[in-house]
Amino acid sequence: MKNILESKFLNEYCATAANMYRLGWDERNGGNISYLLTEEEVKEVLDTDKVVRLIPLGFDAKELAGKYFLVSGTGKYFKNFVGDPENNVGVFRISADGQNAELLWGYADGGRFTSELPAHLMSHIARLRVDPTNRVVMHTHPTNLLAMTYMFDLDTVKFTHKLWQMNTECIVVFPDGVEVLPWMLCGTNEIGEATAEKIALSRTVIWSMHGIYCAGHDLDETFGLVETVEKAAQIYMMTEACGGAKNLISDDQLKLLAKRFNLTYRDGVI
Ligand code: 2HA
Ligand code: ZN
Repeated sequence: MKNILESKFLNEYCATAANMYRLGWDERNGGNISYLLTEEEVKEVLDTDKVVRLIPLGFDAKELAGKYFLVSGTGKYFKNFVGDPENNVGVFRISADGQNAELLWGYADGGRFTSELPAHLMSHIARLRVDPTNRVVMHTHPTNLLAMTYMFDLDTVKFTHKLWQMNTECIVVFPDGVEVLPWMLCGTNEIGEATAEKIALSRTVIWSMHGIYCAGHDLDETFGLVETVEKAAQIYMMTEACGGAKNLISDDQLKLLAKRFNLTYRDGVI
């Protein structure tokens, strides 16, 4: 059996977390990532009959029964994943009854998955229903996006429109727009349910005054989605700080982009 520390999925996961930390999005224990693994990937590096520990989920995840996930640990710092993955992240399978995580590897210091697991798993369920190839849910605290939620209307259509105007590539990268949730108490099943409901409509959900949830097919693509939204928010904040934008990408120009890239874009924005 291959050593899990040499597996592509674990190394890519830790490298992604390191990148996010480097960009200043994941202060202290901020942020969490869940990565749906294939059974083949897991069997290459772990004995799937050896359950180390059962950890109750606290909600019903039956729709994901038998699926494997790599998930960051609660209270763990993104900056430490590369040097010490075994104490900071874990690989588990959802039990047949959907009530427990069957830990196969990781959380070695007795830890457990992120407190945001309800939002992650409920989001996986919601995305898999609309896109069976979805594998990643990423939560992080991008600085400029957070700042923008203090400055701008917390409205899905207005927020999407403003971000699309802030960089030519935006409508191409997230034609489904962004969904905006009001401030809610994090770590609860309620915010999980609200996030899942929104992430079914758009791969990007903004948690006002807290951060972002993005879903995607792989780590790079999901990271790239966060990065693109954050960059647009940065340009918004920079131009606001300089007295407001003098020039804007018009709705007609956005429509030209949509035509050029053959986009199916969110209704009601332009
Ligand atoms: O895990 O980001 O939302 C730390 C957080 C909670
Ligand atoms: Zn958070």
